[in-house]
Amino acid sequence: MRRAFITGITGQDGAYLSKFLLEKGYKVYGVDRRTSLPTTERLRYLGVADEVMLLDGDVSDQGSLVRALQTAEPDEVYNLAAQSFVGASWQQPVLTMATTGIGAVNVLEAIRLVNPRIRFYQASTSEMFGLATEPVQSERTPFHPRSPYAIAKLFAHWTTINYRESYGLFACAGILFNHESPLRGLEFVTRKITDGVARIKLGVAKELRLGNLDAKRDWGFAGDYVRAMWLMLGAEKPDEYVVATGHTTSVREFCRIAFECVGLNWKDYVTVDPKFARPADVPTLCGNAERVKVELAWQATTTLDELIAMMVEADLKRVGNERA
Ligand code: NDP
Ligand code: GDR
Repeated sequence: MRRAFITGITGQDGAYLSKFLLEKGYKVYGVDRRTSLPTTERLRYLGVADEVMLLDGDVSDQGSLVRALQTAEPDEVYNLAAQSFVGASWQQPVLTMATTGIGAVNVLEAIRLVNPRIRFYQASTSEMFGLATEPVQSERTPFHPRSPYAIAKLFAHWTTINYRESYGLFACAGILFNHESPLRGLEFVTRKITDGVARIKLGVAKELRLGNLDAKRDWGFAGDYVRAMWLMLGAEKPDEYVVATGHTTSVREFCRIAFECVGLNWKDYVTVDPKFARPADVPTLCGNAERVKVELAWQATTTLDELIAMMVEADLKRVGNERA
C-alpha cells in the first residue's frame, strides 16, 4: 500500500487530496498543528476524518517533521501548509515568511534526513507571476511577486528546484492558479461572495462589502486540482507545471453570476469598501495549462458556472442550518 504524508491536511486542498488519495488506496498521514479548537471540520465534511492519521507537528518546527516522517514512512510528501491568505501577509509578514517560505525548507531538510527517496510536491502559486509581463502565464513567464505571501512562495519554489538540482530529490512544484470549493476559507473573495449571497437571500444580511472588483482571476474547482498534484508525483521525472482553466473572470462578474443563482441583482447589494483593498494587488491572472495537459493528461473538468452554483448551494444549506 502506498503511503502519503500531507502538511496542511486540514485546509481546503488537504481535505480534497486526502479523499482523492484514500480512494486511490493510499494510507494517508498528515501534520496537525496544536490549536485550541479542533481543525478537522473539512475532513469531516468530506467524510474522511476517521480514515486519515493525524500526527502532531508544525512546519516551523523541523524536529516535529522528522519525527512525523519517521512514523509515517511515506512514499510521497505534499507540502500544502502555509499562511495562505494574501491579504494577511502584509499584517503578518514574518509569520508568513516563516511558514510559507522557511516551512518548505524544513520539510525538504526533514526528507533529506529521513529518506531522500521520498517524492516531494510543493504548492507553488500563480501569485508568483504577480504583476505579470504576459497576458497568459506559463512555466516560462517571468515572476514578479506583489505580496509578502508571493515572495515567500517564490522562495519555496526556487528552494524546491534547488534541492532537486543539488541533491537529486524527486521534487516537483505545481504552479496552481486559484481553486475554490465549498470548503474555501471565508476570507477569500469567492467564498465571501457565495456566503454573502446565501446570507442576503435568507435575510440574515443586507449587503456585501468587497474591495477591488476589477481584479481578474483564473478560478477552478479544488477537487480537480488535487489530481494534478498526484499526477506530478507519478510522472517519470520531477518538474514544474502550471495548473489552470485558461479562462479569467473579474470579481464583478463572479458577483453577477453568484447573485443570479438566487435570482438577485448584485448591484443592489455589493458595496465597495476601501478596507478590503490591498497595498499592492495583482490585477489579472490567466494560466496556460498546455504542458500539464500534454505531458500528464490533466485538464479542468468543472466550469466556473458549475463551481459558483455548487458553492452557493452549499452556503444556502449551511446558513439555513445555522438559522434552524
Ligand atoms: P488553506 O489556507 O485552506 O490551508 C492551509 C493549511 O496549512 C491548513 O491546514 C493550516 O492548518 C496549515 N498550516 C498553516 N500554518 C501551519 C504551520 N505552521 N504548520 C503546519 N500547518 C500549517 O489553503 P489551501 O488548501 O487553499 O491551499 C493549500 C496550499 O496551496 C497552500 O500552501 C496555498 O498557499 C497553496 N495554493 C493555494 C491555491 C488556492 O487557490 N487554494 C492556489 C495556489 C497555491 P490549520 O487548519 O491549523 O489552520
Ligand atoms: P488571492 O485570493 O489573493 O488570489 O489568493 P483572494 O480570493 O483573497 O483574492 C482574489 C482577488 O479578489 C480581490 N478582492 C477581494 N479579496 C478578498 N479576499 N476579499 C475581498 O473583499 C475582496 N474584494 C476584492 C483581491 O484584491 C484579489 O485581487 C488565493 C489564495 O488561495 C492564495 O493562497 C493562492 O496562492 C492564490 O489564490 C492563487
